[in-house]
Amino acid sequence: MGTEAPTARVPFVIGVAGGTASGKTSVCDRIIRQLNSELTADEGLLNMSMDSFYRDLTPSEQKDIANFNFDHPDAFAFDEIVHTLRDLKQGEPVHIPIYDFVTSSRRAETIPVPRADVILFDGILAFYNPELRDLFDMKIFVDTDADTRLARRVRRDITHRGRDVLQVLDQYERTVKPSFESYILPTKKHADIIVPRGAENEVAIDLILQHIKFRLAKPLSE
Ligand code: UZR
Repeated sequence: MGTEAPTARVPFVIGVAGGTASGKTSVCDRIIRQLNSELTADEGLLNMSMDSFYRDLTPSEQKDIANFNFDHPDAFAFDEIVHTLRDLKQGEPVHIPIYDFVTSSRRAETIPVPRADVILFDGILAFYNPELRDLFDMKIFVDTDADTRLARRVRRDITHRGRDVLQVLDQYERTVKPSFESYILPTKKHADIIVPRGAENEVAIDLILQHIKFRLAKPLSE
């Protein structure tokens, strides 16, 4: 009847995968910045990171944290990610955990998140789990050279994540690089779009934006 609320649009969910420091966050930031100016006031945009969903370590893993592999699929709470994204796709508000990279643990508080029309989800292993993969309407793999990624990683971990250069290089050789080759790189084949060089690739970002706008312009019934 005329008093019924209009049906809300099913959110358009974009997955962004790629190796550590490949520029996933920068690609998302550029998409968000350019899309923000195009959306109407009641259309919401949400940017979330798989990094928020690192699972809590067991006491024995905490004790031996130097040897814990944070680049392995077992480090993430995939069930929780799938539930959270499913709820968001159904237009439900959710709570997102807050992960502290300095202590490698979750904070007690969470972030309440309202429903959104466009959701960007980025993470090294965003395309690893088939259930999660199926929730994405568009899959982007950011493909940046390994030396560029290592240089960025060293800078970022020292500046923002409380590490020193030897720790970063040691971790890179022991877990980051082998896991990239075993678990992350093989997921590239699931991507719809592969973006070389990351956020500096303006043509790729432009094409991605055109597709998102095209999808948002479709009538709700499609
Ligand atoms: P991005 N990571 C940490 O260094 N500490 C943690 O407590 C949790 C994760 C690192 C992780 C991975 N690897 O390479 C990176 N290690 O965060 C993923 N070692 O984050 O996609 O932002 O690079």
